[in-house]
Amino acid sequence: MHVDFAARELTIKLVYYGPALSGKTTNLQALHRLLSPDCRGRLMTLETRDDRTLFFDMLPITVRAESGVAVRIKLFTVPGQVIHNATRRLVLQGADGVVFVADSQTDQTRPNAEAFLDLKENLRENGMAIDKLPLVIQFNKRDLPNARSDEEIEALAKRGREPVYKAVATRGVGVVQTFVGLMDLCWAQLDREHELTKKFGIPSSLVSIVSKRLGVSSEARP
Ligand SMILES: Nc1nc2c(ncn2[C@@H]2O[C@H](COP(=O)(O)OP(=O)(O)OP(=O)(O)O)[C@@H](O)[C@H]2O)c(=O)[nH]1
Ligand SMILES: [Mg+2]
Repeated sequence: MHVDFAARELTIKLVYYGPALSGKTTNLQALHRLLSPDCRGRLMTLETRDDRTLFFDMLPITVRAESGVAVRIKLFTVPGQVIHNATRRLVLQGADGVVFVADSQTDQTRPNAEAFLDLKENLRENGMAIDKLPLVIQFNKRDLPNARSDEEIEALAKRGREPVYKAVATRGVGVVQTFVGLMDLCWAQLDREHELTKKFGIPSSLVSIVSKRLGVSSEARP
């Protein structure tokens, strides 16, 4: 997080991480479509012809609180293909929170697990503590016939401590919930560390501001 007290502005960095083709770029595209134009900036993507992210995508969002403080949220995606590990590590630097986008298809269990280990490894390499980092998990591609069952996802969710969201990113389903869920965790963590509520006069839950200001369209509701 970057705080500019003079400009009364804070910037939060969130990263969408996960195996190749799990739908990280699609999450940002859906958010860009669903959020009201006055709070979202331009979506920057850099892809090869076959949809694979080459470096990263970035979507800036700005929410202005009643106190006049501007909260800038920068959403990044990493490239999921195994060969781009150095880029993933770089993009992860300074992240305030991570969405792990898993692919729900049963044949993707292994790539999901490998990408999760890769996340842990890169956090460690960057000197970031995984047990302190706000993290949510999204099971995407719930629409596909070979997706793991809801019961299976719920059982997985019970075993871990991270909140789990289900999504169909191509249709915008679950995308805003995932984002707001991560913001909730992030804000609680940053407020604990930096007493932001006290210093900036922002309500203790940024999520209430975010959901009020984002003008989320009904497409996002489950
Ligand atoms: N059926 C279905 N397809 C999806 C869904 N989300 C994404 N896709 C498709 O999956 C493919 C890959 O999506 P991307 O968003 O580019 O995946 P990515 O995670 O950014 O991939 P990398 O950049 O290579 O890491 C695209 O063809 C998407 O349209 C979903 O919920 N359901
Ligand atoms: Mg991508």
